[in-house]
Amino acid sequence: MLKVLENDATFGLPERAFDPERPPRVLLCGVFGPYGVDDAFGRKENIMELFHNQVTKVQGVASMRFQHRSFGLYFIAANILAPTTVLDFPTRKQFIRELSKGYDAVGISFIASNFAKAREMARLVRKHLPKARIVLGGHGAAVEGVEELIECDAVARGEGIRWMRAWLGERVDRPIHHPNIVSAENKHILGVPTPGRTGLIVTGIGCVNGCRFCATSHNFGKRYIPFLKTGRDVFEAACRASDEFGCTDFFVMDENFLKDRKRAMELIDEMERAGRYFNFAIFSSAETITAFGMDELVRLGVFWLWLGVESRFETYTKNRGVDMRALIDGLQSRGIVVLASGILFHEEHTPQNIEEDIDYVISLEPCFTQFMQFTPMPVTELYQDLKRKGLIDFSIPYEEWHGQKRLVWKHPHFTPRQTEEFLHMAFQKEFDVLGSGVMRMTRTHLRGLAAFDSLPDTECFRSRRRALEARARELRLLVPAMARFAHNQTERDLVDALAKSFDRRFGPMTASERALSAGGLALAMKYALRVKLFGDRFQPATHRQEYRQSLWSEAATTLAHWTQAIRARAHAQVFALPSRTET
Ligand code: B12
Ligand code: SF4
Repeated sequence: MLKVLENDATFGLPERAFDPERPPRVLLCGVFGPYGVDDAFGRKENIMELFHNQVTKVQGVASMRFQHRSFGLYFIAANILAPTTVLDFPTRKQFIRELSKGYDAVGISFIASNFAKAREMARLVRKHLPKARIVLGGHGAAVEGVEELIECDAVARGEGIRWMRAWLGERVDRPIHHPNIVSAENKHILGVPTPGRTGLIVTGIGCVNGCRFCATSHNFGKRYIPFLKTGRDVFEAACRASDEFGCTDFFVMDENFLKDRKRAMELIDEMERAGRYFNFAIFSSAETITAFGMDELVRLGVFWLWLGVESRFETYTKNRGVDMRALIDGLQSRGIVVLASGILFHEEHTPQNIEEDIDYVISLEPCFTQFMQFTPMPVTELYQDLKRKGLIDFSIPYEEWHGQKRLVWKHPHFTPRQTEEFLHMAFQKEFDVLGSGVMRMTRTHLRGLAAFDSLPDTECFRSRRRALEARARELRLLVPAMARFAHNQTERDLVDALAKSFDRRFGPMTASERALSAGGLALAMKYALRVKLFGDRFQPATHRQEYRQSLWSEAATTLAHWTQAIRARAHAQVFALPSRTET
């Protein structure tokens, strides 16, 4: 029986399910691997990588490769007092072995396309740990009737930290602690490992815009639930992660980071006051970027931005009145890499007009493009609408609800096979016309340096310029590998032009740069051979992490946060000198 409490919980909070005298032992799991292979539980399209899954997947050796953990698990574990183990990317066998250690509660985090894996895991829990309670969470919890389809004792819909606290019988309204987490692992471009670490910041989940197809907005009731409420909170979380990992770059997991303009402006102030400059990769919608201002984005340290262009055939409120071409060009002229996301198979699309939309997205010349099928994910308005019209093909198993092969609903103008063919054509055309994403990203960073000539000569902008130059110089080392693996004449010409632009700006490569570059080329060739012989799948390593928190350790964490805040402020006073560089 769900009881709605007065707080941020989107779908209500559960009653306490455990004895207050005996804190339960909790296991929190992501679904088991292998991932991205055709087997009884998954499909080859469900690759556990962002770019190789849905952005650069046809770009062969040039595809950007990196993996992300199942972040939600770590956020929950870091915010509950019950002794908890996180098991991320286990094999089925490892999961069974973990169960043998004995737990009172097992939480399974999954998305719709991992439905069969979650169901199998729940079956295994019942078999090996019959007394344990099972809770299902994550976007998969939105699957209609999931409580009947998968063995479980509870389903956590929406935000999970407060939900879990309530279920375990802990105080729900304690502040949320942002754990230090690395954003991406096993990062490599053209087979060359990318140096340095990138931190993860989750400023909040959900989005108020409520675009009708959007799972992340609807999953949280079209609301935004902040984890870090002020610019100072964000800055301090970045400082903590930077102190631990030595990183200055952060991936901000927030569907629309700039929507809270005040918080972003405060973050700029904090960085400028402290003379400690971090760089951010963000997601934001066109209307918020426009309102925020281009030069402010540079000040904020944004170097990469995911933008929903969607389609010319359906104008979402967020894109209304926005000149996309000018917006993307304005961002990229300032060195900011844009990933434009386009949606294929809107109701208005036909085999005759869909190429117009594909060409439109390509003509914007973003550094990267995601093409995603218009997929009615459970809980969205689109799902309700297509279901009402009887158009969703429920005979298609959830493993195939990923938007990267065939449409899961009956489109009036396309056969399922055509949806597969047009999607592939879109990715291929984008690659053929614009060349590899890594080449475009390199060109954009280099191009952005010129923008600083007209920006004020402040310490902040000087720091941003140095960071951009370092990025461009680093990527320059890969230009010979880009040339070697250019897949058509257009790309060969573009790489050649890029090499010449570098020579013009920085002069010829030094001997050590040439040596590093030759090393990069050798690694790229080795990687190409690996892909040819063994295929391009990489499985993420299994991670197991134990959390033993008590009210004391939570108090200690809060104290550490305060100390950090005081240090950051002291640092601001001592080090806010014009020559300081952090980037
Ligand atoms: C990182 C990410 C990935 C990573 C995967 C990381 C991983 N280890 O699983 C990569 C890039 C590999 C990936 C791939 C895919 N992804 Co993805 N991904 C995301 C992304 C961008 C962020 C998720 C995240 O970490 N958020 C931050 C954390 C803190 O929030 P959270 O996960 O929502 O967790 C909170 C609650 O959901 C809840 N919760 C979560 N788990 C649990 C568990 C329990 C027990 C409880 C109580 C609560 C709970 O509590 C948390 C705190 O409040 C989301 C979009 C988004 N912005 O959320 C899409 C998203 C989750 N992905 C999605 C999809 C469809 C995919 C793909 C199929 C590809 C595709 N077509 O997009 C593949 C499948 C790969 C695979 N084999 O599983 C969809 C899921 C839709 C759905 N309804 O199921 C999303 C929502 C994107 C979208 N808008 O459509 N993805
Ligand atoms: S703006 Fe983006 S995140 Fe927000 S609802 Fe629309 S698609 Fe979803």
